[in-house]
Amino acid sequence: MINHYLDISHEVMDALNEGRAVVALESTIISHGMPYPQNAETALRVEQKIRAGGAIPATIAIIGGRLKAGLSPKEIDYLGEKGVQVTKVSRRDLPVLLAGNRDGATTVASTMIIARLAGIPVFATGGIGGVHRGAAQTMDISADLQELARTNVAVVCAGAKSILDLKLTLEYLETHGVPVLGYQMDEFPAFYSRSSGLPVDCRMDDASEIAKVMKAKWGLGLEGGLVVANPIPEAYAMSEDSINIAISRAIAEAEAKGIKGKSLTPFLLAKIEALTEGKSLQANIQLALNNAALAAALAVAYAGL
Ligand code: PSU
Ligand code: MN
Repeated sequence: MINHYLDISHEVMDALNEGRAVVALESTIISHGMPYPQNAETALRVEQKIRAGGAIPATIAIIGGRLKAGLSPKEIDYLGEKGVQVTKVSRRDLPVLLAGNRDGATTVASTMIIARLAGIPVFATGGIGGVHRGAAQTMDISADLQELARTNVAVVCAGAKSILDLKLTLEYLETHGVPVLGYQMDEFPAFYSRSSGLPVDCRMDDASEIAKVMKAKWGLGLEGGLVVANPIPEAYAMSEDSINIAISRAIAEAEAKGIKGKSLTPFLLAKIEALTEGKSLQANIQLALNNAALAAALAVAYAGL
């Protein structure tokens, strides 16, 4: 019996029942990560990319207090158009949203929870949350990391933005036993750029190798997720200098304005996009598509084991 609060679309349900590949997708990237209409358009292109890779997309969100695995194009457009008016939902927010019959855009953490409830082991996103710079004082550590420590879903991402302290983010993942696998890459990618100077735990050159690691982890009874770090395609990578200048300015402005808590990440993302005159948006779209393709291949490989 599927969870009482969860609605799985027919298409996703059929695929799961038949043991076919499904890829979960988040919705904070839609409502809070990009402007309208590019957000809704990108979400639909990501879904197409997953289909082209032989898997079924299951975009995840909360609508009217129901957990949804598999959205219609109309629902995706609704989340895109409402944008930041849709509440950003992490683990702690789920109960309040359900009790109040509200709409919510799910982060990596809450998407993992819902994917797990639905029985979807592979999830594609843009970038994960992590340990913020200055966390020694602020204690701002994304709930995404805790979720990776406890919930059995593999998350395909382009690493994490250097709005975060990437070194501490990797330390945290190590402490909590989360494998960080680099796809055809020895370094942890920094979202807009392919390298961060920090090594991944292990490089994996094809999706079937990664699927075997997932199987071994969960087969051993080790709870928690995996990070599959997939660098942005070379052609769309941004120069580290230009992006670092934008990041430093965005962080300084957030500090000056006293922006904290769950508003910080969306503020920094929007600021960087404005400062790079939309170049970062193009990079963001391309890496999301690239992650969707790898996640589809991974879901197909895992379903075939
Ligand atoms: N990083 C990005 N793009 C995003 C996010 C993070 O490069 O869209 C979103 C994801 O939904 C992620 C969330 O789960 O922000 C993390 O927010 P916080 O740092 O408040 O935990
Ligand atoms: Mn935070």
